[in-house]
Amino acid sequence: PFLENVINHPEFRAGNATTRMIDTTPELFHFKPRRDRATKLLRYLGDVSVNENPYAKGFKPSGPFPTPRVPKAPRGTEIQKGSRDLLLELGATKFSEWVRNEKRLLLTDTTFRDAHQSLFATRMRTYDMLRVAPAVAAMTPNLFSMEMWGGATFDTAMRFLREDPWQRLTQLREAIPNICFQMLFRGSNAVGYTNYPDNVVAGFIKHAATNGMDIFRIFDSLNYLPNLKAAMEAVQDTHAICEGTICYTGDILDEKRDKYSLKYYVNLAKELEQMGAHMLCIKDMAGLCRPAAASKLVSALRDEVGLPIHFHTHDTSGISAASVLNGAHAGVDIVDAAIASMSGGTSQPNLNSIVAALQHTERDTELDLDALNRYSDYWERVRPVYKPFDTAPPHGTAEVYLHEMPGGQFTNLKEQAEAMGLGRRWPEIARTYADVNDLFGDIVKVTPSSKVVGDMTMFLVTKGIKASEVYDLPSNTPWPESVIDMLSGGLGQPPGGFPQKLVEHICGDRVEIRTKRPGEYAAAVDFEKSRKELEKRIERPANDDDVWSYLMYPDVFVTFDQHRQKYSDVSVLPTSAYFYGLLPDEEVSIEIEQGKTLITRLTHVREPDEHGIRTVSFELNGLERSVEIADKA
Ligand code: 3PY
Ligand code: ZN
Repeated sequence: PFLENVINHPEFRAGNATTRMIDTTPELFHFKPRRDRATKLLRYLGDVSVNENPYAKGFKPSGPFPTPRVPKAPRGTEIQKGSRDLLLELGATKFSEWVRNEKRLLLTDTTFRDAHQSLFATRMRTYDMLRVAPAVAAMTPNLFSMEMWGGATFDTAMRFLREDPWQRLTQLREAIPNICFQMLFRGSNAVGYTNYPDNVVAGFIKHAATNGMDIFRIFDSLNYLPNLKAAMEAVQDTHAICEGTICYTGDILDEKRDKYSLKYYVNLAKELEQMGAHMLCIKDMAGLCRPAAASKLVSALRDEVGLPIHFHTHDTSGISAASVLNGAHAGVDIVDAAIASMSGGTSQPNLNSIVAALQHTERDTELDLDALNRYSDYWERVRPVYKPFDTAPPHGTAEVYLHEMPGGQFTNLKEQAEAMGLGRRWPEIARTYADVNDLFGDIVKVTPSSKVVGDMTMFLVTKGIKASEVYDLPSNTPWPESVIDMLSGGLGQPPGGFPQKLVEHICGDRVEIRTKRPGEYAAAVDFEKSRKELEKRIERPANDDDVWSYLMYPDVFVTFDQHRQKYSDVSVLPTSAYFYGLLPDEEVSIEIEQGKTLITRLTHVREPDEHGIRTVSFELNGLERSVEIADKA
């Protein structure tokens, strides 16, 4: 590397080099790290094969996983224009008018985001998406959109998958140029769990749109609309669609539960229209919108607002398809659904079956059922590789109407309970969750407010205290931080505010109570300062993607980047190899870039030497290679 630096130096090339150049040109000693990706990946594979991936929960496959057959469009199929082409041609406003006038029921495929977030803790890797992506672009160009980003994926990609979320967006965009991409955006909480300054929220939206995002579904976890403003306004400066969102909770059919009534939702919708939404989303994150409620709500919204309506629900109850079909009859414009083998339970209803149910009716979706069934076969074969995370209940449950937990939280909280040895007390946990909701004044529960209810629930259950006994505890009890933050106004205000008595009891005089929009308390971020701070931490120049990831999740990003520097980009590994390493004699093909493939076979793992070091041998494109791995056992 030193010689390379000398030869490439401008002074040397200009023929001005003298012997003093070495002393006077310190940059000759700045060596670029060698981009030896093969060695780094072998180190990773060796390490996971010996020490396990800390995030694979100790799961050991009994043999290699079946190889899924990747659906392919017939040779010569040209990629037809789709919704994205139309959006770019018409612009957001005219595009939305087109949606509203369309006779077909339009469909959003959530397989790449909410389905796996709700079924297996958001662990789906870009690798598995990219393999099927070209088929989706070619065989179902008439999907309305693909939800493939946002929500918990941003955090999880870096934290557990060691992937760059921006790279996922760019790679999928290249593979699917024709269908609108959609993301879930948590208003002033962006893709995180806390409030971010307005300029961070707005800048993130613009960076995502530049990188290919087309539809921003923007919600607030308490339906506190001032929290949506910065994000909604930022979308107006891009080509993209601003989907203003109503989070649905309660039951509009139950006249006794009148806090979240039809009127409440219609008013919210009108406000969102005023705030500049191009489309409206009914976000039924827990799957509580019963079939008759869907008819009533969609009809009312179609009558009272001029925007297209997008219905999002979860199948936790097992009957959400009835709500979707009722919505379709009442004139809903778009619905969310997941590919058959990734649907049901805490995920979305079954896209394939909805398409079949509507064939030869007025709302025929005109999607190719055969193609959708081929995607389903693919995902059915892929899904077992995620087995340790795939813990969603295998059947529908009416318990959801009691606890009202969002699909994405249900499996997580159950896991958490299991890990704390409280698995058998699940019914009590579900009941307590409902009681905590009442204690908080009956709030909307969705990330991050749902997490606060979950935190309080686990706090009470582990202490053996009932929600009704909270007032018997002293004010200075060490309540979960998230509870103190939310009750003191850190997330904004629910309709009617939080119960005053509870706020006083829990917050006491230890925190300031804030009633204004949380964004007003947050100072704007200086991006160049953040970039410098980041560059110091990662010891290399940072690009814009890096800075945005860092602003969302500072420590998670830095840890991820250290992993990336040490092992290179591990998203190129097949999923079984990423999570479980290689079994003896197992061979995988790793495409590190187009046309550059590493055929890698694990040949031998030696016994540890006296320092606990094992030599792991591979055959790499036919050549022997080995790496030394410290056995942590
Ligand atoms: C998220 O915020 O991640 C959600 O999926 C909420 O439903
Ligand atoms: Zn959802």
